[in-house]
Amino acid sequence: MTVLTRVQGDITEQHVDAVVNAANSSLLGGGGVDGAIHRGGGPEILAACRELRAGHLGGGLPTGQAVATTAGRLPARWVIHTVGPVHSTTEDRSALLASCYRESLRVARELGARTVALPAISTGVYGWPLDDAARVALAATREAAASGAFDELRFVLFDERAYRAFDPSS
Ligand code: AR6
Repeated sequence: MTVLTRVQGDITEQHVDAVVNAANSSLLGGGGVDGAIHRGGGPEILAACRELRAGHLGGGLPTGQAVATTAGRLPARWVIHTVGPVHSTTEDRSALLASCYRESLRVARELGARTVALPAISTGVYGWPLDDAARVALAATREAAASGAFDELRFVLFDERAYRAFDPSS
């Protein structure tokens, strides 16, 4: 049975099979989770991302999709990069946000990752309100958990406000 859990902390410190990165479509790094993952994992991750860009992802990774690379020096085997939607007040982009979780966990499952750490995608630079992001993230993750393919799906929330919003019992 898959356990849906949450911790308050830094996603780069999680001892799991795979860590999900809130990347941008360039895959070449940025701030927030993305910056922390590249800093912590070292240049191997960027090298793998550059290879993807030189190959089938020449145009970048589209929003809502996911792709895996090495985790470099992180205490994980893989980083699964996904691109969240920028929040909009005029357009409902929640299907794309749900797709980030679904696609990341589909890739995780293909790799055979049984424990996965997930950030609160799109709730930083991309501006998604925490409570709404949590609702979308938890629903999509619960669906993937029902497959029985995972031992633990762990939300890693940076601060207390995010931790409170991502309540798996809600
Ligand atoms: N561990 C866990 N959560 C974190 C960490 C960390 N080390 N650092 C930040 N957070 P963001 P986005 C939280 O901005 O909104 C990047 O520049 C943070 O408090 O990382 O999807 C990319 O390159 C927030 O709740 O991702 C893209 O350009 C959540 O993680 C863009 O930002 C997500 O914040 C993506 O924006």
